[in-house]
Amino acid sequence: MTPPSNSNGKTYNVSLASFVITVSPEIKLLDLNVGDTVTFHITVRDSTHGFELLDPNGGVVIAPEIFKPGDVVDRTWTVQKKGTYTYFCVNSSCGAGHSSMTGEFSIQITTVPPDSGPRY
Ligand SMILES: [Cu+2]
Repeated sequence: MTPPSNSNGKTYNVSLASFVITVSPEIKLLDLNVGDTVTFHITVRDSTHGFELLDPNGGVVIAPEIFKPGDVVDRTWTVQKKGTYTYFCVNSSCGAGHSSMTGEFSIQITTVPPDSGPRY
């Protein structure tokens, strides 16, 4: 089935753990559109981890912040461009596996004007 193309207000669970960042459910290419409001529900598991999200041009989407173990925080952002977003831990002393605490997801904007057909 085709996912809804104009969904709004999506929430994803983001787990910061030693030493992996997990986004659930996985953000797939067609899941988000420009203008969508996205909430990252961030849970910090077992150590002092941090988080930052960058847009496809390296612009800051979620500002770098370091959390305490057990913190549960929501960070909401609005989709402004297509491309590949990257996220990572910003506490370089969180442990030996710090460098693996990174990941990315891509968004392919498919917004089509109401009066026209598919663009591809
Ligand atoms: Cu780290």
